[in-house]
Amino acid sequence: MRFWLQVIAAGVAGALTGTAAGYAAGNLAGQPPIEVTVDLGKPGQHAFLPSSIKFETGKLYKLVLRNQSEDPHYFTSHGFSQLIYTRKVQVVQTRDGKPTTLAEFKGAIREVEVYPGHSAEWWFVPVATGKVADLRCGIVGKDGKTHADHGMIGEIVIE
Ligand SMILES: [Cu+2]
Repeated sequence: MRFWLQVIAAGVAGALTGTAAGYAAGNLAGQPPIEVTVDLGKPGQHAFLPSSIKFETGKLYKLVLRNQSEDPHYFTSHGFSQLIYTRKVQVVQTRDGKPTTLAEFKGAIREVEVYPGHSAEWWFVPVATGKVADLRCGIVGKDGKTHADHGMIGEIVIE
């Protein structure tokens, strides 16, 4: 009987450790983020550059999704969204030489669309390891095919 109680207690402790990941992510708020930039397309090419992206658990990242092409693009990955704790997604604009935050979005985010000539920042902490290959842009072009059909796909590895 005592043995089983200990097993249950260990299970509860494990569950509590699991929730602690959320707190750990929150406590990273004051730390400077690791900045990673991914280009969403470039003129004449629908692609993620780079198309293979790597992150590590427990670190705060600022993923800059930059669109320097002439089309809007999505950064969509359901698998990625399941492996991270999103702190915020924000839109920053340079005004009088100073970066000014225009908006912040909080909560679980699964995809971000960035319009031509602009960028968005996805601040997050990876909380689980994994490899997902569902990064894609689902925008349909004039030819009836998605940008993903044209090669705008990618993979994300979290170590
Ligand atoms: Cu696209």
